[in-house]
Amino acid sequence: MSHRVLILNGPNLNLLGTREPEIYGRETLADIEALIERRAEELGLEVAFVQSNHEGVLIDTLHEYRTWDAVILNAGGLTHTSVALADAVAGSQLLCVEVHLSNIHRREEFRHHSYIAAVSWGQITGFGWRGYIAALDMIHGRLTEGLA
Ligand code: CA2
Repeated sequence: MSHRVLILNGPNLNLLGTREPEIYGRETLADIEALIERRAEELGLEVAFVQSNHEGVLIDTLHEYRTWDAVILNAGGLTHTSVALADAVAGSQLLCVEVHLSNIHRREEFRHHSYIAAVSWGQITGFGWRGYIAALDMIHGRLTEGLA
């Protein structure tokens, strides 16, 4: 059976491609999901995509997918505020890679801290949509090699 990876995007990421292209890029979320799907096929990974603007829906989704292997999580603004979402990541026991399109460490101070980081294998930040592809490659490497 192929490894299964959830791609979970949080608040406002449905607006990608409509505003602030200098920060988040020109691609829509659908464009990014198509790029991820193509790479997943090359790697032989099964992927599912969920985006929600609601914290509880994101938490419920993590519970629902807890039997999968990994999650790529861009929690949007909840990254910097949500202990509950971080608890759900930890509780799911999914291998988590945190992704941000922009480099959160080059932005406002309040974006420098991430609750998700402490429950993630690693963080990829500032590489735009390519960060999701890098995260998929990292997860594929770890799941197929079985090494930390
Ligand atoms: O850089 C990222 O990926 C972020 O997770 C994006 C969040 C932000 O709060 C985080 O600090 C960093 C915001 C997503 C908002 O996306 C928009 C896209 C287009 C237009 C308006 C908002």
